[in-house]
Amino acid sequence: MDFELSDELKAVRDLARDFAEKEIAPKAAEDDRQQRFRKDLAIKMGELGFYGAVIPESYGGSALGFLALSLITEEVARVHSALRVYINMQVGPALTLLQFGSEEQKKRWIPPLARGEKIGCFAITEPDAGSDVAAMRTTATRKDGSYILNGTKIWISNAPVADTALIYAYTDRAQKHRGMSAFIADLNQPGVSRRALETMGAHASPIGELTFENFRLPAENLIGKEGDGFKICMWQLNQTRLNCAGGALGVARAAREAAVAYCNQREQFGQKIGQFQMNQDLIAQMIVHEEAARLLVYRAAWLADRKQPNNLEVSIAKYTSAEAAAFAADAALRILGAYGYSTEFPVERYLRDAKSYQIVEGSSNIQKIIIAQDALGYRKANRS
Ligand code: GRA
Repeated sequence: MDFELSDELKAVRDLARDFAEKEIAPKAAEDDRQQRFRKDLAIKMGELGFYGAVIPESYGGSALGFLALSLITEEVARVHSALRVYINMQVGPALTLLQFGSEEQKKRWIPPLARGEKIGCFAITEPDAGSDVAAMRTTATRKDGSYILNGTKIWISNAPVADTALIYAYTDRAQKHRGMSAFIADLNQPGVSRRALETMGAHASPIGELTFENFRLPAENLIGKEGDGFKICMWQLNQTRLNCAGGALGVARAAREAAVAYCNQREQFGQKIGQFQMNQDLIAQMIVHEEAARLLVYRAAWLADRKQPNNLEVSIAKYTSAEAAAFAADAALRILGAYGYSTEFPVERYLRDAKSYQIVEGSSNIQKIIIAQDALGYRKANRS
């Protein structure tokens, strides 16, 4: 066992930290306030090779691996969690095509996503299908060499701005899980309408609805075979969940750093507030949860780099990091008091952003179900 990062990984982490501190941080508060999509930074992260970290060179990436991507993700989210979502929206569809796509699909769709030339998204959730993915209603009906999509997706990150979407829909609803299929789509075509939605946090990450009305996709946009969609979706969620786990870790770290700095600076009752044991209790708990989350995220990424199954480890990491982030942001806000509650300091943003991690990519309750059902022998978590 080796807990030391290689020189290559340290260099990747330092590059991401430098980029986040110099290019994301200065405008983070304003981007959040103005709910601004930073397309320039989304493109820049592509140019710097952030998305390509898990993509082979033959498709425009650098194949540095999942640990590298987790380090990048943590550094970006530490400075502005909303911009972490940009990473997931490029990498999720690209990785799914890499795993299940035809050679033609890989060549056509992956490089522009990996380089940030096309803005990506993935569309799973629907008004009546959140945790219960199989309850989705969107249909894809085969007609004259095309698939015709009808239905509405909701809470889709990048929906208002995406060029390319990975979409899940039923080709045969009667077959439930086994009748779902996955598609890659150019969204800038007739039949797609978009509606932006507002959320409590992650304001610089545009989110919204995608409605498909007789949206025609060429048959070659089907990924894998008809009926493969649910398994593809579960596989994809395992990748994108790891990204969320890394993002939550970044938020936990940002909140802890803010709390420690404030404890060492603020004086009340004639001493630094770090001297108060109730604050020390919060700091100690923040560190314990954050360190546990970090080791779990790195382990899950390490397993991915060894091409070993890691669904269980990803769920454990995602649950731990999401809870660590929410705890740390809440604790930091308590420690900073009115300054924490004020919009002049980033801690209230950390709290709003942290809450998202208990919901997205399988809520904390869904992760607990996956973990417990694996332990009880009801449903094996590690599949491939
Ligand atoms: O028997 P079978 O051949 O039909 O297969 C079953 C099972 O073996 C079938 O699917 C298979 N299966 C899998 N295959 C491969 C199940 N899990 C896997 C897997 N991991 N790999 C049906 O299985 P089931 O267990 O009966 O399925 P279920 O109970 O309908 O659902 C399972 C579960 C609850 C885990 C699933 O629905 C789930 O993961 N729900 C959470 C949904 C979620 O994570 N949504 C995320 C939305 S996207 C998002 O949040 C974007 C965030 C953006 C950002 O911030 O970055």
